[in-house]
Amino acid sequence: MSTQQKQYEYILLSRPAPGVGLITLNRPKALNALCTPLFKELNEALVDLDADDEIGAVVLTGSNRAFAAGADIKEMKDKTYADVYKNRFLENWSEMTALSKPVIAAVSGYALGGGCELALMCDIILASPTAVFGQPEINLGVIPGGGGTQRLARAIGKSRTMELTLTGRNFSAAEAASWGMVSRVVEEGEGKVVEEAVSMAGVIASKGRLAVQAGKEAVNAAYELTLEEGLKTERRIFHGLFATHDQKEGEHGCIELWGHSWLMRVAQACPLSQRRGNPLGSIHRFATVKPDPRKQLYTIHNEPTAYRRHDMLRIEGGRLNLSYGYYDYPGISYTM
Ligand code: CO8
Repeated sequence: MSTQQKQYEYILLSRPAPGVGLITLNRPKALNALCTPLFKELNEALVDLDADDEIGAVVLTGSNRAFAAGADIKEMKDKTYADVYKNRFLENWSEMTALSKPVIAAVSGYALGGGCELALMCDIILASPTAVFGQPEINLGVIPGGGGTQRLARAIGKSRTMELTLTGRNFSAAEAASWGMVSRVVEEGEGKVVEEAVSMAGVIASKGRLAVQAGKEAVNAAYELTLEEGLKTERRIFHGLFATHDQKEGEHGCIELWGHSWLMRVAQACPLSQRRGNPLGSIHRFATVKPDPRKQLYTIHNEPTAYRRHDMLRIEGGRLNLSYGYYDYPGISYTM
C-alpha cells in the first residue's frame, strides 16, 4: 500500500516538498510520549518511505511544544522485569537506524528521555531555540534505555554525558549546538525548524540517491570502525560509486559548466586528439572544465580521477594553445 493511503493514529504523514517525506508525531495531549503503538506506526511509516522511490530524505518532527517528552511513563509503570526481558522491550525502537535514507530530526520544545534518544537516532538534528533536551530517567530510578548513554557519549563526550545522565539535568538547544550534538539552531519562530529541515531534506533529495545512501553509510562507519578500517570502508564505497549511473550523470552535469560552443568545436577539430587517441577526443564523456577567465586558462579534467594529468587550453592574444599535462605542444594553436 502507498504511504499516502495509510491512516495512522499517532503520527501524521505528508510530502511537503518533492522527494521529502515528513512524519509528525501526533499525541499532543501526552506531549508525544512514545508508546508502543506509536513506535509501531513510526517504524512502519519509515520503512515505507525508505522503500519509496519518490522519497530521497525524511524529516521527523513533533509539535511546537514537544518533539517527544520521553517514553510513555504510564505504559511503563506496571511492567515487570519478566515482561520487559521476555518481550524485548525497546529493542525494535531503534529500527529506524537501519534505514538507508537520511532522517532529519526537527526538534522544538521538549526532547526528553526517549525523545532525546529518538532525535539521536536520526542522522541530522536541527533544533529550534525553544528545544529542551535531557535524559531525566535517573529521576524515575532508571537509566536511558534507547541508546542515550551510548549515542550521546559519542556525540558530546563522556564527561558531559555522565553529568547529564547522572544528574538528569535538561540542556538547551544552544548547549546542544555548542557540543556538536545538533548541527545547528535555526531562527526563532513556530514551524521554522520544520521549514528548515524540509528545505535541507529537499537539497539532499535532489542529489544522486546512491551517492546519498553511500555517504550516510560511510559517515555511520566512523562510529563503528577504527580509523584505518573506516578509511578503507570509505574508499571501497567511493570506488563502488564509479560503477553507478549517478556518478556518470554527475560528471556529465559538470560539462554544462563550460557552455562555450567554440571551445567544444575546437576540441572536436583538434588533430592532436585524433593522432593520440585522446586527449580531447573523449571530452564529451568524462570531462569537467574549470574556466578561469581572468587567467584565460581552461583546465579540462578528462578523467574521473584526480590522478590523471590534465589537458589545458590556454588563450593567449586571441589564440588558443593546447598543452597536455606538463608538456606543451608548441605547434598546436588556433585562431579564435
Ligand atoms: N509519558 C506519559 N505521559 C507524559 C509524559 C511521558 N513521558 N510526559 C508528559 N506526559 C503527559 C502528562 O502526564 C500530561 O498528561 P495529563 O494531562 O493526562 O496528566 C501531559 O503530558 C502534559 O504534561 P504536563 O502537564 O506535565 O506538562 P508540563 O508542561 O507541566 O511539563 C514536562 C512538561 C516537563 C515535559 C513534564 O511533562 C515531564 O517532566 N514529563 C516527563 C519527562 C520524562 O521524565 N521523560 C523521560 C521518560 S523515561 C524514558 O523516556 C525512558 C527512555 C526509554 C527509551 C526510549 C527509546 C526511544
